[in-house]
Amino acid sequence: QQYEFGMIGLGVMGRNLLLNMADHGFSVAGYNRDPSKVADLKTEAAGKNVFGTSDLKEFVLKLKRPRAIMLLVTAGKAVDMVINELLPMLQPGDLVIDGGNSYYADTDRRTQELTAKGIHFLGVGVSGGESGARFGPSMMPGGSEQAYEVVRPIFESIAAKVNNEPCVTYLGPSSAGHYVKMVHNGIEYGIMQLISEAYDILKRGIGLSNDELHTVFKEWNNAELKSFLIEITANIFLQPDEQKEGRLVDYILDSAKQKGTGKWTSQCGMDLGVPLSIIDVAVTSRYLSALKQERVAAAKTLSGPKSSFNLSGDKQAVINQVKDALYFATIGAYAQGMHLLKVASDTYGYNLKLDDVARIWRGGCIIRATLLEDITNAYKKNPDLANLLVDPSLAAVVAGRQDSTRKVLGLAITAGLPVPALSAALAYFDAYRTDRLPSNLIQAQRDNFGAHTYERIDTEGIFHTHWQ
Ligand code: NBP
Repeated sequence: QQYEFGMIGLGVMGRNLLLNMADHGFSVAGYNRDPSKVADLKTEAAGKNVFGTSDLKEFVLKLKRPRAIMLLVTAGKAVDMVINELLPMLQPGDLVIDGGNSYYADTDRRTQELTAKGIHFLGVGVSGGESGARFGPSMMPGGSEQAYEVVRPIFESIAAKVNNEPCVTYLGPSSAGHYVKMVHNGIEYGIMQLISEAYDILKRGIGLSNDELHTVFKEWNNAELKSFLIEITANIFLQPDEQKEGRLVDYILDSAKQKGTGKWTSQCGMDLGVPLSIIDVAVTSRYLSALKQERVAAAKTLSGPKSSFNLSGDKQAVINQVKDALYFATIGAYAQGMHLLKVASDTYGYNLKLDDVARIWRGGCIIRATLLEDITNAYKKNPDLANLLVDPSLAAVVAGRQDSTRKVLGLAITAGLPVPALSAALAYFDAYRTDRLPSNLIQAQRDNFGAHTYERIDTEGIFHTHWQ
């Protein structure tokens, strides 16, 4: 038998995506250099039309031509190693798909190298983790549109569905898909940091127990904040510890790790001059969290106010302010990410349709949220929207929540709770809505010490002054 689709790398993502394809009636073949992962696949795939091998040549020969082969191996060197091993076995017209979290510039390079050899190449971001891959991920394909058409039926079948629409669509040439996936992860970093700050306010500021935190997040998940990340957060507070009394969350070390996609997003923002303060601070906060030993030592030296708000009045009113602040700031995180996509699209010629991007994020992926419906509509109404914050309906939503945001940030800052991402969101909003910022002074200083010149508000031209 010849198989319709091949997968290289039967780890968490590859194995589950392949099983998902088999469930949808596609005949598929999987390859992994370590035979134990092939054996795992065979066990899980019992009764399905799935072939598995740890012999790359046999794998390639089992595929229908032109072949469609996806790689789900660790991003970086492994992708190049696998491609190099595979290339001599391929024929012109075959299609290689990189489904990992590859850096967009690597995808541009691989696109050129493979296209020159007559091999089609797609860089596809896949989000949704293990269960997304198994039961319906959000997929962000970029590369040759003609090549995408070949795998479109498979991708549309296996992707998550929202209102019967698949959470996958062709996004643009070359690295468009991987760039969009990178920004997806950057927004994910931002929202996770915002949720952790809200948790800190509710726990240390207001004094809620894990059961109360569960109830609050569960309620939030029934309204405008409804999203995958809020949903899993609510559940996390209930997870008992297996070794000791109490909840697991309280025994987990407060040192956050990262694999780099958030950092890349921030770096890309810097490269293109796009302000991504919420995402930047989310990346920085993970670094700060990792300085555990230093923080423990510093806690003995540096003092500040007591973290509790000492509320005498209505606790629920403050909880509602936290909810509003979180929603306000979450909109800011999406606004910053979408802004980067807009500028990247113009710079790299991706020709992204931002309503499509928001639409395929509504299901399957980690940042799926009810809010993405409003974001999709905002870009449908105005594809050239400069910033989500100025979409009339989102502007109204944000305006309605700014008072709560200011109040709760005031409480948090007075109590000495670190709220860098929530503060960054408010500062971003305040700066973006300010028609005259104090940056005239920076220009004056630059011209004063370095003759860097300045422009004037009343006359066109470039000026330099001999400062007294
Ligand atoms: P895993 O670590 O579960 O699997 C990695 C696979 O890559 C293994 O099958 C491994 O084979 C294979 N591999 C490596 Br590493 N080097 C290889 C080489 N030189 N030749 C052949 N095979 C090689 O990773 P994963 O979680 O499935 O992630 C795969 C990609 O998907 C990554 O880019 C990741 O960032 C991305 N991603 C992951 C998630 C998630 O939630 N896990 C979500 C979205 C995207 P071996 O068994 O022989 O070592």
